[in-house]
Amino acid sequence: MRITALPLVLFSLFSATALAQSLTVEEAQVRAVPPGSPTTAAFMELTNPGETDLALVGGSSPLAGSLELHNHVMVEGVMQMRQVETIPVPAGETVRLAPGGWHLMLFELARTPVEGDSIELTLTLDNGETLTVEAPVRRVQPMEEGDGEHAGH
Ligand SMILES: [Cu+2]
Repeated sequence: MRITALPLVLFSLFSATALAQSLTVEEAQVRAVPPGSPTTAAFMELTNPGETDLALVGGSSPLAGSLELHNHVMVEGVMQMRQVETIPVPAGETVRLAPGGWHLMLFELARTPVEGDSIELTLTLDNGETLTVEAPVRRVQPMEEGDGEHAGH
C-alpha cells in the first residue's frame, strides 16, 4: 500500500507545481554555433499571465558551466552586450528574448550545440520558482540592426 501510494503523492506534487507556474515559456531555442565555440545564446518568449510583476533572475543548463542574463545596449552609437541582474516580465506582458536584445548567455559549453539537439534550460524567477524547458538548437539569425562587436553572437 505504501509503495503504490508513492507515485500518487509524487504526481500530485508535480501537478501542484505545474498549476503554480506563473510564467509561460514559448519559442525557446538555443543558437547553433560552430565547433569549438566557447559560448552560445538562448532566446524565448516569456509571458506573465498573472497580476504580479515577475523577473528572471538566473538560470542553468547541463550544456553550460555557467549561464548569465544579458542585454544589448547602445553605447555611443555602438551596440554592446551587458550582463544584467534581472530580466523583468511585468504582469500581463510578453517579453521577447531575441537577437539584439535580452538573451541568455551560456558559457563553458560541455559540447557544441548543433541543429537537432534539444537543450535543457532551467530558469529561476524572483519568486523562487524554477521553470525547466527543452529548447531545440536552431540556426538563429543575427540581430537585424547594428553591427557592434557582439553582432552574430
Ligand atoms: Cu550575450
